[in-house]
Amino acid sequence: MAFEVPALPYSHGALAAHGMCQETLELHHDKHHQAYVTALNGFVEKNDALKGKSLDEIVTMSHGKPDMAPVFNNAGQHWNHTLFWQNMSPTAGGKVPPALEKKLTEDFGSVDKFKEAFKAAAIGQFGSGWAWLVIGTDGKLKVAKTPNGSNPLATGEGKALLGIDVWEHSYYLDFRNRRPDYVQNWLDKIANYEFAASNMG
Ligand code: MN3
Repeated sequence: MAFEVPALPYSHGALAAHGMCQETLELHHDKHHQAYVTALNGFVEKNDALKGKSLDEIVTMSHGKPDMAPVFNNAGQHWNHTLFWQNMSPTAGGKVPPALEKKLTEDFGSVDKFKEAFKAAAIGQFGSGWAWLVIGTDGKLKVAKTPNGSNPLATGEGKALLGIDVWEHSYYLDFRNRRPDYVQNWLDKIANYEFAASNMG
């Protein structure tokens, strides 16, 4: 079965009051994400080794293989964006559930220290990519960054709880070149910490 872009769990205009306008989500979800999925389906169509494989399987089997780079880029971006839409909520309001707050405080020192580390990763990713809150195989929370379409599933760094897209298409309409402002606003007003906490497992 062909891969599909999942519906947004809120309307395209739902985050407009929180710093991500309707046009950003229309372009980002309906055009950019769709383009990755269309390209991925094209590769699967032409390659028997990919047919019937799950998205996770395609991401891990194509990672680090130069001849599969176009497959990896598009599969990775489908995986990343599918998480990204769930990582945002119009009702989040920066509220961190107690279980996650406790864990962030244990592993980073405080919620604010976590935000500083996450922001540093997001700003420090040169060019296009992602920053992540990950729970490692040792059970500790950490921050990671990946270039382009890569992600913690591919790199084996752990399970991604939250990921922010820092490709320019994700913030240029709302924040122009001010990536730090986009990231700070996302952490304070848009990030879905309830989802991250439930994903912690
Ligand atoms: Mn994107």
